[in-house]
Amino acid sequence: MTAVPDVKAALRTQSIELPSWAFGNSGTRFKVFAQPGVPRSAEEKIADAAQVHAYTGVAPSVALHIPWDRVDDYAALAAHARALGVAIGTVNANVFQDDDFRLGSVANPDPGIRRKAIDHLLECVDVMDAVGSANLKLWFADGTNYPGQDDVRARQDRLAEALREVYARLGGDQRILLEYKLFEPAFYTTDVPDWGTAYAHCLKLGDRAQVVVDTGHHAPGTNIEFIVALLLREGRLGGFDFNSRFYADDDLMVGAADPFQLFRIMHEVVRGGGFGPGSGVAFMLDQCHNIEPKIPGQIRSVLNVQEATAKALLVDAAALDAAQRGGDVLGANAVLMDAYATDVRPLLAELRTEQGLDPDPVAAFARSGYAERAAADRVGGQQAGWGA
Ligand code: LRH
Ligand code: MN
Ligand code: MN
Repeated sequence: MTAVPDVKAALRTQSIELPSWAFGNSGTRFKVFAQPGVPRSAEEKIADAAQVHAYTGVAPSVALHIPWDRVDDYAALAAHARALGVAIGTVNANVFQDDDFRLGSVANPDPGIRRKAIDHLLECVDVMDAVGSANLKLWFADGTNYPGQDDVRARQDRLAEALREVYARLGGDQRILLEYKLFEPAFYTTDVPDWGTAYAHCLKLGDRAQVVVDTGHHAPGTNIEFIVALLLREGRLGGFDFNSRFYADDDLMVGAADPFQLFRIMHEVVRGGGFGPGSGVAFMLDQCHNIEPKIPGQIRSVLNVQEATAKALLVDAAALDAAQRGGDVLGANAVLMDAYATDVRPLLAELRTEQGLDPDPVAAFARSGYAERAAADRVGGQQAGWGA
């Protein structure tokens, strides 16, 4: 196995980005459950995210979703984040909650509505400039519900044209992260349904357009780690929206449904050079805590990613390579399984202690009294966005 000091050193460089929307009230289309103490503003969402970083030490940035986090002064919002010890990260565009987007946003047959959608994306780049963000994450709910409803090929042309305009507006250190999703809300065709479609659009745009793998956005049984390996090899893995799922886009806590899958993904990330400073892969969470408390839910999720990463870093790369080259099927598999079976919790507790953190972030947050104070101080918490 890889030496523990080397694993610890690598883990110190890890950063996991939190979604602002994980802290607001959320639910399904059947019911949004309000929780006590949830944030009433973008500022309070950032304050909650800062708590997760304070106790884990590996979540130094928070993603915005516009217009859910729209404010008058974005530079002030970024300063507020900095004062709390975190930074604003990815800016997520939202072209899926306006009546005008019933038949789509950038792929809508109506040029006026396409203009409106593109203008929103350009507004998001303005926000990026103001907060100092390098990542514009684009997910389109666009698609059709019925065969014949629209010209599937023309929709690709419209999408490409919109992406071109937005890409041209980016600053030199900014990039587009294009996210795909198999289906939902469109049920027949989706305009960016898979990594191949996202990759094809990114290739046409240029180097600063990369694919985002949301782990909940595939058909059941899809080998996500293969997609990760391939995109990394092509230099087009922009990042992850981590969450876990049992059925479709469940947005449950990452590593809850299938921790082994998360390990396999992180193994391909490490193997492909996607981990560590300068790798360019953004590790983001995209989750909803519908029934569990939100800050502890985010802490748990961050710890799950950290544990999977530690196990992936423990894989004995030399032994694996030797077994693979020697055609030793069982030996190679055993190298991976040994790393996966390692209980890394003591190692991570030790790392936190070395970093001046409490070895048990969940317990430390619970003891802090922050949740009780928020419940007393905050009345009328905000909905995360869905059904708002
Ligand atoms: C779409 C998605 C996308 C959105 C987020 C709220 O299902 O994964 O990333 O921005 O959910
Ligand atoms: Mn997502
Ligand atoms: Mn999703």
